[in-house]
Amino acid sequence: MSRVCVHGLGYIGLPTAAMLTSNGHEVVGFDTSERVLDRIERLDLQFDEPELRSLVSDALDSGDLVLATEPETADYHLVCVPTPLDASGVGTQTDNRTELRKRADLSAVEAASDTIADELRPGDTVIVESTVPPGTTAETVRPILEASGLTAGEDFRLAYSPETVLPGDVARELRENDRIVGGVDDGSTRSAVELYDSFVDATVYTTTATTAEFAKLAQNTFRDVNIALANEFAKLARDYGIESREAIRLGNTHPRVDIHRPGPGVGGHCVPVDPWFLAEHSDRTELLECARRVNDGMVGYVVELVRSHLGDLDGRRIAVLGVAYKGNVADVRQSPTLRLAHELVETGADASFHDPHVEADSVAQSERVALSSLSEATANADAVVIMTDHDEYRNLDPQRMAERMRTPVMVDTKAMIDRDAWTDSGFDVSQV
Ligand code: SAJ
Repeated sequence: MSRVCVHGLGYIGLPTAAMLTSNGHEVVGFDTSERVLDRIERLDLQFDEPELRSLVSDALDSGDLVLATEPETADYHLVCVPTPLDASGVGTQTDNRTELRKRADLSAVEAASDTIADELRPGDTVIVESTVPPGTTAETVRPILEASGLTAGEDFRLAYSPETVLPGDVARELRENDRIVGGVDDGSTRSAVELYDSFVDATVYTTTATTAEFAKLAQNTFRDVNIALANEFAKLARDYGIESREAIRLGNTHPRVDIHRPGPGVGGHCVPVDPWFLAEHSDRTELLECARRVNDGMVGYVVELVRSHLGDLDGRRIAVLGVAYKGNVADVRQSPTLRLAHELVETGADASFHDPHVEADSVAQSERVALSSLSEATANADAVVIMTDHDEYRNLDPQRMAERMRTPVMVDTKAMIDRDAWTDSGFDVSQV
């Protein structure tokens, strides 16, 4: 059993720290934010998933997970800090247009590497888990660590291993998902595999650090491109006057076809971000950039659907159901609903918002999203737009909804409702 210092106690760092603790390791959870540490101590978790809460609570109670405001020496250092998109971007020439491509902001990874360099001892292993553009571990992290005077592959070990857990099911996926581990040399790979073998109940694949970084980004880019294809199908189906979901369901009866689900676009901190990371050091990005455009454009398509029922939206009351980026989570990062809120303001519509999972203070003032109850949001509404597939929206009662609304229009971007039942209750229905 080893001593592990986890750098960054966010969405991945904290569950990983707790998982390591429950598998017998002695863990130091280090975060630069005292507020983050304070919330964890009070078990006020920003992502509340049932198994995760008990895992973290047990780890803290056992005394083997210690929260720290200063990093400590350890056999393993895990880098789990955030890598947001750098908003400034860089201009690129595509189809005679200059577009803004987005880049990874690696400042937190660099700062964590600097901190580790101060603590690094011969024989230690550093593993980067933060999502990063290909080449980052070998080209950016390595020289920062080697400023310690120690050499990677000789004096200390250095590897990359991506997290692949699905928000909503983090604890189980940490244990059961296959893992990819890539070291800067074989010894680094072996040392990292040893740590993951202690809690991963699945295959641990080995490769180089840069290939591991690439594979992770390829997974989320695959999803983004496939969702874009499904969204394109949805728009095409409407032009042919047929239901996209029915066409996709039938398309998927083929053994080698797996079309994704259309919707209002792609949110979260991974799928809409990772294609940009993958593209960062290459110009071969035609398809990736196109998929990003298609998915980001879905919010405009949703507005178009509402307009197809109501015409000019100036002064119309639109009830938007679902602010979280996907069903049954409270996370609003990059949520299509936040973009919809901005687009609706442009149309002059009066939008109200409901979400049974999202807390009011997690939506910034600038997002133009004030949450209200379902009945307040839909009272006198001219249209209801379902943006998120929360279970709570599956059994909405069309009759009661119609009684509250001014005009019975339903735009269902997630195919949550029974179209016939709502039509029978007098609704004009559009589904994406
Ligand atoms: N979505 C669709 N249609 C679909 C599937 C998803 O529109 O058919 C939308 C969702 O509504 C959501 C977005 O895509 O807005 C992303 O949701 P998601 O469930 O696909 O993925 P995330 O962002 O919650 O988590 C992804 C996962 N990656 C893959 O499935 C390849 C997860 O396993 C990763 O660990 C995570 O990114 C991450 O951290 O990278």
